[in-house]
Amino acid sequence: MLLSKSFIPILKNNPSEAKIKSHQLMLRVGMIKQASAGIYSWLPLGFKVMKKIEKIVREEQDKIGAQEILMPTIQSSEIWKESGRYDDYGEEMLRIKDRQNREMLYGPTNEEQVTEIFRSSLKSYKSLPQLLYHIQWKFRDEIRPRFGIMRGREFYMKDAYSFDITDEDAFFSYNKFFLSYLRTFKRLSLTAIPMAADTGPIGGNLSHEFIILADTGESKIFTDKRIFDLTNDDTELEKSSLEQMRKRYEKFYSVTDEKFNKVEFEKMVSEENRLITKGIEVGHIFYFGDKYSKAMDTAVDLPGGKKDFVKMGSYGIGVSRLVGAIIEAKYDDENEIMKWPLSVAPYDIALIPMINKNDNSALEKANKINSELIRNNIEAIIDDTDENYSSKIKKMNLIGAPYQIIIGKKSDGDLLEFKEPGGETQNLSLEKIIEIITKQKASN
Ligand code: 5CA
Repeated sequence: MLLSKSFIPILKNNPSEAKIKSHQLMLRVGMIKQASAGIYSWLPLGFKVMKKIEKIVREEQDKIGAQEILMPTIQSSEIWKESGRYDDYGEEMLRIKDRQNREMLYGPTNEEQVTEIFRSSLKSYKSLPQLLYHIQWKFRDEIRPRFGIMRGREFYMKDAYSFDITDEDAFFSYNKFFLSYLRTFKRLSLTAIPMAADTGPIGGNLSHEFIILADTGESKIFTDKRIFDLTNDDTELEKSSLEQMRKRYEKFYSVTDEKFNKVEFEKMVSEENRLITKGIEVGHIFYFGDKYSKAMDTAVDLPGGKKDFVKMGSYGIGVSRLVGAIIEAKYDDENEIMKWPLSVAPYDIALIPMINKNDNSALEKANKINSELIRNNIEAIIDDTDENYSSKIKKMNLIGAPYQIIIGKKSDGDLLEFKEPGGETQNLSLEKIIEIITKQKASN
């Protein structure tokens, strides 16, 4: 893609309305455009990143055997009256009336909708477990939408739902999502720590928030530093292996402030391992048993002929919030350098030819390199403007492709000036560069 033809409206300076670095960068490089409070349009650069995040989220859901569906954004109030949440949800729910005067709403979450789908389709324990998910826009009329897409009113969420007959089976489903979340965030190059959390309006008594550390986060956390060293590469998608994995995490005190207990914290965590800080909640999982199935009369036949209400959990990932969360984790705002993880980068590499009025050879060379990159499935953005070196670098450092090739007078031979944003220049052949990027891509 040529920069001159791209829709990347870059601002010279940081927009004054943005208070945190992800919001600043997203407005600065035109990833999003505010439509109204807490509601945004996604422009090409932002949309590309979000779609890549979505793809990883989807792949990791599929890997644990969850099946993708797509439920509507607009729901009928009837099912919410059945569950009892129509009144409980309060002002956060956007309520709409259609032309027949029927009460509708823009879904803030989908427990009721998915329960209604399940109960009208499946009747026997033989169909269980079921893990269903969708990736869809949600609306919550947040009292204080802020920090751009971090706390929006309209936001993009992956929400999954599990259906089982016994608590034991339901915990197995819960643990599958627990593992899939750890894997998902790792592929996004984030360290997200599961923390025991409150369940709020979703309900139930078992819940974990997945939190990444960030000073600008809205969640206060109390944790044992050693939890960051845990790995789960050997965990298998099998009951006991998953149980052991969750136990390894739960051994360490790690909670959000609603669950904080000072006495317990000080008893369980030695002084040098205590960490009290802030973070961003990127995912949240819940087990709530038969809360919805009972209220909505959703039962299946059991082996002996009896019936029982299904046991359910729900599992959310903030797909749009993750765009901001990755920026919070990776953006060096002091030096104005963004480096996207290759797995979600809007472009794999930036080609920066130094062009002057009567010499187009650097641009021609960039185009040739680009053809070779395309053949190798590597996506480049080419700065074909005639700006000077430092302003080109500045722009590309903000756009944040994880690699750069500078094509100047010096690059006559086969070796190219290759670097990471803000990093040291290396002289490498195009072949070698392609090898580095391809290897890195394959490892994700
Ligand atoms: N039904 C459950 C699980 S699917 C649920 O809705 N959980 S939630 O309320 O915790 O939301 C799931 C995730 O969506 C959160 O972890 C967060 O990452 C994201 N999220 C929630 N509210 C917002 C918001 N206002 N703006 C952006 N992302 C949000």
